[in-house]
Formats: sequence, C-alpha cells, structure tokens
Amino acid sequence: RSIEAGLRLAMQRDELRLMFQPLLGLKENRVTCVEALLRWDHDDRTISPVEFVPVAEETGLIVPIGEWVLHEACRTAASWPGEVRIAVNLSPVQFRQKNLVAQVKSALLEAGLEPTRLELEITESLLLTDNESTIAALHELRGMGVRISMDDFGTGYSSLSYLRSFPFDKIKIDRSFMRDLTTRTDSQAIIKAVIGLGQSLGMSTTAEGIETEEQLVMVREQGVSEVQGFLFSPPLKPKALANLLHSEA
Ligand code: G
Ligand code: G
Ligand code: MN
Ligand code: NA
Repeated sequence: RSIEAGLRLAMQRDELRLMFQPLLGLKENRVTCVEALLRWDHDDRTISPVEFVPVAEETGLIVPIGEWVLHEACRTAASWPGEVRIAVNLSPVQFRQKNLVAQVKSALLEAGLEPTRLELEITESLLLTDNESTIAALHELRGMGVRISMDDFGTGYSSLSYLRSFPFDKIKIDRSFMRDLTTRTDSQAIIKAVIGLGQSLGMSTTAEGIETEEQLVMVREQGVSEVQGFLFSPPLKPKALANLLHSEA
C-alpha cells in the first residue's frame, strides 16, 4: 500500500515532525503538561496520525517511529521550564517490544530529562495485553518516576477493566463526553463519576476537547485537575509552544 511505502521512507526523508498541545492545570493555573502530537508532511500535505498510525501499527513501523517520537519529544522538552511535563502517546504495539523500558531510558538520558517530567499515554485502540511483561514494564517505568496516563477514557470496550489491570496515574476523559456537556445531564453525570473513580483510585483526571468557556466552567466545578482543548490552545509548533511557556514563566 502506498501509505506503507511512503512511511518506510518518511523517517529518512525527515518528513515526520511533532506538534505540541499545552494542558492547563486548573489548581496551578499554568501549563502543567504538553502533549506531543505526530504529523507527517508528505507530498505537499500534512497527514494526520489517525490515517497513518494504524498502518504503522499493522506493519510494525510504529516501533522505529515511536522511538523517534520519544527521543524528539524528550529533546524538545529539555529546554522548557522545569515544572512542565511532556506527554508522549505510545501504541500498545510498542509495549510488545522487550526493550521498551530501555528505549524510554535512552530517550531521557540522551535529552538529559528527568523521568518525572515524562508521561506516557496509552489508549485501548489496540488491546494492551495484561501479561506479566506489560505490567512489569509499567511498574518499572513508574518506579523511575515516569507517569502513565489512560488516553481517550470511556471510548473503548474495556476502560474499567483497564483501570483495574494497569497502574495509571492519570485518566484523560475522552472529548466525546465534552461535546454535549452543557446540554446533556447524562454526560455531566458520567464525568462526575469518572472524577470520583479517579479520586478513589489515586488517579488525577484531565478533560480533553474543551472548546468553550461553558465546558470549562462545568469541568472545573466537577473537579478535574487539568484541561486540554482548543479553548486554551490548539497543537502548536515547537517555537510557538516555547514562546508560550517562557511568557508564562
Ligand atoms: O493530533 P491528532 O488529533 O491528529 O491525533 C490524532 C490521534 O493520533 C490521537 O488519538 C493521538 O493520540 C494519536 N497520536 C498522535 N501522535 C501520536 C504518536 O506519536 N504516537 C501514537 N501512537 N499515536 C499518536
Ligand atoms: O487521542 P488524543 O487525545 O491523543 O488526541 C489528541 C488529538 O485531539 C489531537 O490531534 C488534537 O488535535 C485533538 N484535539 C485537541 N484539542 C481538541 C479540541 O478541543 N477539540 C477537538 N475536536 N479536537 C481536539
Ligand atoms: Mn493522547
Ligand atoms: Na485522547
């Protein structure tokens, strides 16, 4: 397939880059974390990860691509103010690599970034198997001080059993629950329940996809720790993000 062929060459041709979307800590009232979002500039257009990550997962190309993302994200974050964390999306396919923990350590070491400044986001788009090696890798990463987030919470088949099987630090509530937040009391009830669930499990909660002031007011009232969305900021180029962080500091 053409995506696969192009993707094989994308890295050597320098066609991959990262955008960075800041997350606002509500208690801190500052950027607490920034999510790295992959882009592929190919044939005069920018291709979204929604299009190519599934192909990269099928072909195994997500392994070298994901390793590049880790290094690039950590390198970029190393120049930010010290209290800002970087969040990197990991595919479950990367967890099948025996050396995932070594890859993470190497990215941190090369960048000179403290492990406590790294968050790894995992979705259940592909099943993360709760075998011993995955659990051991997650515990080893957390033991180093790396945080683990559950991304797109509430969209998969097994969100709740995921929370029981894996040691997460943060729950990111999927943006589909924000869309009708101001008109549907059931979405409000779900968000409230997820925040409570997080509290009892010792996990913080982030609301994704906050686009309006009204949505912000509601999730703030309900007690989320952090918000992400176009209201606060879209994904930014590295330079614009660095400017934002340094103007805040
Ligand atoms: O940035 P955008 O909204 O286009 O991202 C779409 C999806 O792609 C999101 O679900 C996001 O988690 C995923 N994604 C973005 N960057 C990466 C990445 O570096 N690795 C993986 N595995 N997924 C990513
Ligand atoms: O699945 P994940 O949460 O990693 O997806 C991140 C993606 O969500 C990014 O590609 C980003 O462009 C997108 N995104 C970020 N904020 C908003 C928002 O407020 N509204 C919508 N519709 N998408 C958003
Ligand atoms: Mn994410
Ligand atoms: Na998400």
